[in-house]
Amino acid sequence: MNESCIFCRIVAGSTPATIVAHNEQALAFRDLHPKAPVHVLVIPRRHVTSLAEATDAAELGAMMVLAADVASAEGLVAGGYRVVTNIGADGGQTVPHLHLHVLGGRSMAWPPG
Ligand code: DGP
Repeated sequence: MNESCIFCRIVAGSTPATIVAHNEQALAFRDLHPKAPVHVLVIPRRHVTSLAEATDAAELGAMMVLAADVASAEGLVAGGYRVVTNIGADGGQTVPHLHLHVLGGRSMAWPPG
């Protein structure tokens, strides 16, 4: 728990969020500023700054499984969807707590900007 981290505060329940799914190691909640009809963030319960600092394969696996569970529950499997994580300044990361973006409900462009 990092008191100054907004996503840690969501895990702790002290900052509200629309939680859509969870498992032992990860939590999924709706993005405050959605970039697609479905935009859910999947985070580890522990504070990990980004993928660059991640070392726990089980934790990363739990996040990926939860992302797929969310996509399925949100009805995205037939149409397809995107899972992405931003790392550091050039990656466009604004919140320094590892998160997967699960985006769907519209066609995605490639490459991303
Ligand atoms: P990134 O730019 O990859 O670090 O994505 C951070 C995302 O987090 C961005 O899409 C907006 C979202 N976000 C930031 N603050 C909050 C918050 O307090 N609650 C929720 N639900 N989402 C947030």
